[in-house]
Amino acid sequence: MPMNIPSTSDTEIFDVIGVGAGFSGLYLAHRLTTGGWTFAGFEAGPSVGGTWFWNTYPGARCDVESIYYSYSFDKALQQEWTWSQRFAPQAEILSYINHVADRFDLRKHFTFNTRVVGARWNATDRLWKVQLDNGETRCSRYLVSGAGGLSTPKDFDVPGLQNFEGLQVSTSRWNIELHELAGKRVAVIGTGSSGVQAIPLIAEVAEHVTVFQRTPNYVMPARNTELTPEQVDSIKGDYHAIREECRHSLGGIPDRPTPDKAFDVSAEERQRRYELAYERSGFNGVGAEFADLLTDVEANKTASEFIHDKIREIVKDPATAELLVPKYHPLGAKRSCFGTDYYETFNRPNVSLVSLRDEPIETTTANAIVTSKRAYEADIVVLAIGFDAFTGPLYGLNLTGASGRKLQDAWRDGVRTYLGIMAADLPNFFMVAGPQSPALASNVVMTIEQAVDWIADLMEYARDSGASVIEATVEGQNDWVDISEETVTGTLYATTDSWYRGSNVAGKPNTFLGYLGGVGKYRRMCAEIARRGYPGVEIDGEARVRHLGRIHQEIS
Ligand code: N01
Repeated sequence: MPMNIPSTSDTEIFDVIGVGAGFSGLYLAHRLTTGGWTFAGFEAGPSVGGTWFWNTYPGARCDVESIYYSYSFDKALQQEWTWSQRFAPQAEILSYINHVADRFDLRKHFTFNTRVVGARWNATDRLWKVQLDNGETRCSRYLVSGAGGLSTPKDFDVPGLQNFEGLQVSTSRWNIELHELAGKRVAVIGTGSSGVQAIPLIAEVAEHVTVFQRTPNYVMPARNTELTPEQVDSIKGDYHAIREECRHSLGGIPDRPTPDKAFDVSAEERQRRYELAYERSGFNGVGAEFADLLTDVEANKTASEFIHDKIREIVKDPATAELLVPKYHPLGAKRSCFGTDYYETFNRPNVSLVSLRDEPIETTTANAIVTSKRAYEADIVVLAIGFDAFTGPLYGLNLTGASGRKLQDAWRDGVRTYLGIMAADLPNFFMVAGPQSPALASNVVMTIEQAVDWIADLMEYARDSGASVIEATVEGQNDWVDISEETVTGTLYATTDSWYRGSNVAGKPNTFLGYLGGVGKYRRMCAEIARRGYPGVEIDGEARVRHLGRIHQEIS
């Protein structure tokens, strides 16, 4: 077929342009280039790593165990890499990602320090024309976002922050050394996973730390430990089976079956089991001890109150303890945090807590944060205020679809995807671990590998059938929106405000950004869709019969 070469500063047409060189982008580059596709990746940062490149704040580490939170696609890779701890720190995860990039010679596929700032589908040429922040354009047949779900920091919406003359640093763009906080008065705003990890370490060096807390969250002890050589040997000896279990699990880590409900057992038995779960910690800890903790408010209260009591035991000042007790949402309905010495930190004489529910921030001056009650002087403000999750990174690509409409306009009333991987009106565009995929509630590396493999398989399917344009149909997308919403309906997530629902960003539509049917079921669904010839997808203008809802029921 004759093809017009669009005007571009570089006339080479790539098969695929990939966005980002984090866990998604690197595996994408590996899988597609070994499959014979030409690939050009663009990464805004100076090197590989994505989330683990940017989030270098003190205490940053993953709260999914590293033996699971790592690639499974290459047996030799998982045998040669040895994790030192149960939950690897940021620096070790970044070393691992660098090792993967070198081992598979992936850096050559990427241009660094270069951000994709726009992309438009050209229906005539069947190409994406991609705009880079250096003013250049590139063209490709496919465009795949590996831009991540938690990579766009939320706007600094703290009143008057522009007046502050001291140092401001954000956890998601941390660019100072911890020792620079020594002897300083530090204000930390935000007590989600990032704040919870950073606060204890900042408190060890700062003269004083004032923690500004809006919503107290549930923080359970991470119980990080060194991995012993015996543990490492045992994992490596069994890695194939471990990965298989993760692939067919609920959250991408081995399931811990919980057939009984909270009120099936006596109060004493519940307490005993919560104590054991609290010792175990992690995502299979207290919040997963009974089957109905995320669907029944009363059941959830038994677990929530168990944590409330732990907080009251740990924190010596009763007034501070009460402020730290999470009373505004059920345990787990908003992302739980796993910390080290978090509550203990509030027993230090150099740490104080300000509840923004009782005294909201009114403004910030040159040297203080001013609440409705008083001014809190600070030399440094640390912002741990979170991300514009999932849609932030996608809207940053400024995608214009076949109809000429921007993605942010198409999703004005809420996210609409097909499997969290494709979207109607965006031909030949894929999202790795996008909204309405299991990414939000899973070991994301496992979700990334599965999505990349599915995307690559679909591209190969089209190539083998001589087709060049793949697009989700509106009907297929509608089906998936219904299915993903069904997985949330009736859970406590449906009624709790959090970044899971977009409620942390002003004006963002309140729709759940994940699929809660589980990693295993999602994998089976995706495989079944492929087996049936991709229902809900149009390939070169031919729409495949859909009925995704029925398939989802059948594969239960
Ligand atoms: O962000 P968050 P995060 N004024 O949105 C508060 C992953 N992660 O970076 O709850 C005052 O959770 C906000 O208050 P509220 C993980 O998936 C993983 O900590 O909105 N306060 C909240 O306390 C996690 O869930 C790891 O009322 C403001 C905090 O800031 C996700 O990333 C580590 C405010 C933001 O919490 C995000 O975590 C780190 C304002 N204007 C992150 N705006 C691990 O694996 C926001 N807040 C361990």
